[in-house]
Amino acid sequence: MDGFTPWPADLEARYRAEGYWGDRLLGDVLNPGVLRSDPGRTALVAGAERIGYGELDRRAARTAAGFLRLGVRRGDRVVVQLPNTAGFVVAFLALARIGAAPVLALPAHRESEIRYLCELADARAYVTSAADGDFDYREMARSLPVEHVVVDGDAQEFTALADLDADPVEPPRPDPSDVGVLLLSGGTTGLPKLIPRTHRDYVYNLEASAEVCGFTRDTVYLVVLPAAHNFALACPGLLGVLAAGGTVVLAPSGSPDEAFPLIERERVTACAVVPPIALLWLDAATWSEEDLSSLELLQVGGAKFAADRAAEVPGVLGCAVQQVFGMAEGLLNYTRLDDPRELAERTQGRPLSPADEIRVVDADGAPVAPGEVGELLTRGPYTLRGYYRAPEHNARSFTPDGFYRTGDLVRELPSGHLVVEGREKDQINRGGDKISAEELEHHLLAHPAVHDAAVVGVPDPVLGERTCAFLVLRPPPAEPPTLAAVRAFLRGRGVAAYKFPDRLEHADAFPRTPVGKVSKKELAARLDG
Ligand code: OOB
Repeated sequence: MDGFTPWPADLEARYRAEGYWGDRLLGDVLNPGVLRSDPGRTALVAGAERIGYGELDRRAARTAAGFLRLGVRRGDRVVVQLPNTAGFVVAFLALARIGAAPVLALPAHRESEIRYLCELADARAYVTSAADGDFDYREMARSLPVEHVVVDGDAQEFTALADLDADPVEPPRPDPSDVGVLLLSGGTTGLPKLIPRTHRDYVYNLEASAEVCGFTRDTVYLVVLPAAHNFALACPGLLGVLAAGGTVVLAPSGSPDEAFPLIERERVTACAVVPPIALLWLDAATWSEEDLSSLELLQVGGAKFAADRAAEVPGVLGCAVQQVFGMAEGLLNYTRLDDPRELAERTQGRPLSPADEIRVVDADGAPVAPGEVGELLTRGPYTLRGYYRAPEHNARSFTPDGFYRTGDLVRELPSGHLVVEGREKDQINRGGDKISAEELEHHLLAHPAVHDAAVVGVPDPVLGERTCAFLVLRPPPAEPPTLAAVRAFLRGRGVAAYKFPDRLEHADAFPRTPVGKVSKKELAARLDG
């Protein structure tokens, strides 16, 4: 695939020789042993539907043939924007089988993001659902630059996902080194970036994760984060569970009202959440009547989980807590199931793979003294070597020897565990949702009353951070736009709602650093108190 940076030959040879990379394809992750010996075993519970391994395999094969008949081919990109439904899993496996790479958008994305993704990826098709509340995805789809729109549900003039149903054919098999999926980066620039993940690196990612998390056929895993997010998809996520032969239960959200009854009914053993959901669960568990005793493991990641709250998990929820510090770009850090409590509570885990290489460096790129805080750089068998079709950005995001600059500030303990101490990148982490300050500033600058805009994170007890937009208005001072008006403006531009500012401040001018950049530190300091 063009726009994809492969690993250099010596590392490729090493990752293959040492067994990190095999020949398994993402379309074949369903546990082969279960498929053979126990095809009736439940793979997926989605709403009222219970789908066995054999049935899921059959549906994936028939849908794959349907995609081929539609004209989707190996090497094509297909933007997929589906909520936590069986359709997501079927579409993902079907596309993987024909070697077309799904571009995984979040259900919250709107026209500005989806149009950009279709253009950047030159997508052959867009797969979506009918509507969510009063938002109609089909209406948005009408103006997108794609050949085919496939709808999971009432398709109107488009193709229904259920109608992509044809007798299975033997499709041309993708190569394990092909790009199998394109994940969205949290973003630090004006435009979102795509992360190419190959079949072999992503299969390693999910299988090694399943092993570290002790997932087996007995695992019952609840998906509450968007299935399109790396954490819920492959860390070990729903794909890791299907590879282990367990059962995946899909929930529409992490709200205790929806998740707790499912935990009780399905005897859920494991779940991945972001810290704000973990906090909600800790509160709700004290008064809820549901039986949560089946829970064995709560994975918490996406943003830093406070040590004192992590310490409450075993007592309140009756399960172990595992911190996960990961990124769609690759590197995953997990606290291990047998780590002493101190490490499980106070650190964000250690690298998944013995082949993960870690450097903690100062502003000049030199290694810091052991235990000091510095920027985390990494490379390894499942960490990207370049964003998709982004040569200029790649020149800045990687060292000459291929280490990815994470923009995260960490401290490494003698045990290899990392403690996340902050961030260098111009991004807001709003309870695990990542917002590129530059992207939001770009949208704000389009407002007719705005002369300049700067977006900063404000500490928040639940979300970790909230988003504050500072605006300098154009002279003559127009009526300053209210927060509600700014949000409505962004909605009108088709920006996902999670990126809307929570707070608005006006300034006459922005403070500058000695090199003339807007000093976000100083702006943030204005908000204290
Ligand atoms: C996960 O992936 P992304 O791509 O949405 O965001 C990655 C960034 C990291 O670079 C870091 O800044 C932050 O999110 N982050 C954490 C964290 N986990 C992620 N910061 C502090 N503590 C943590 N535990 O967020 C992601 C991907 C796979 C598994 C888990 C999370």
